Amino acid sequence: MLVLALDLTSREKALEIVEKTRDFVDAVKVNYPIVLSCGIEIVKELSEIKRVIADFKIADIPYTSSLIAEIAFKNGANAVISHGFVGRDVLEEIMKVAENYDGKVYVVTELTNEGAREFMGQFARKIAEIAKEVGCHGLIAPATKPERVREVREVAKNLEILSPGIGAQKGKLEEIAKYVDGIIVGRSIYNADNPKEAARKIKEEFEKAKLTS
Ligand code: NUP
Repeated sequence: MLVLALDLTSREKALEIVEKTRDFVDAVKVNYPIVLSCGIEIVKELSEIKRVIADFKIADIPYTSSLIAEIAFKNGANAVISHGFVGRDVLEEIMKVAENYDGKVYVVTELTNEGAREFMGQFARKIAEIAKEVGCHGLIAPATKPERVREVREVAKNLEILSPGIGAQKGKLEEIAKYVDGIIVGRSIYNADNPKEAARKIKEEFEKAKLTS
């Protein structure tokens, strides 16, 4: 599964990239840059073309977190991404909202950046365990840290794992492909001279790496 991270701030450019890559992209991930620039309506608009994952990295008290999730699902998102370090009560509250919409909840175990080792890395395993206990659908695990992806896969055998960090952040497909169900790729696709070809190639390489690793 290839998820396109659409971190663009222009609605026209975003729709153009989705149109060009749609044959190879399974879902589109929106984050704050596009929603703060284009408004929440962009979620609805994109959801008419592809499944949308709302990467709001929810990290607030349970009540506020549930409001954020509700807004995302009400506007057509099929899934939301929550931080896991906020704890079980937040994930439980978001799950209640997701169930009303038949939506999915993905939980960040540790971010892809180096600095995340300082705090999040120490709890990534525990976060995966809690996400599983609460019944969340999946995890977001860092392609830049293959050892962590392997670890959370061991903990959460049946959860879907999506992995960002391939390409621009220097994560390598062949190191994580066998542990994950999908990859999240942004800049290597939307900044490419030929985004359609870039998406096709990344998807093909992922599928090949899954078979051979
Ligand atoms: O740990 C994470 N790292 C990460 O890059 C969790 C994320 N959700 N992301 C997101 O994935 C990031 O916010 C961006 O939207 C996308 C990666 O984009 P790129 O590095 O492929 O351009």
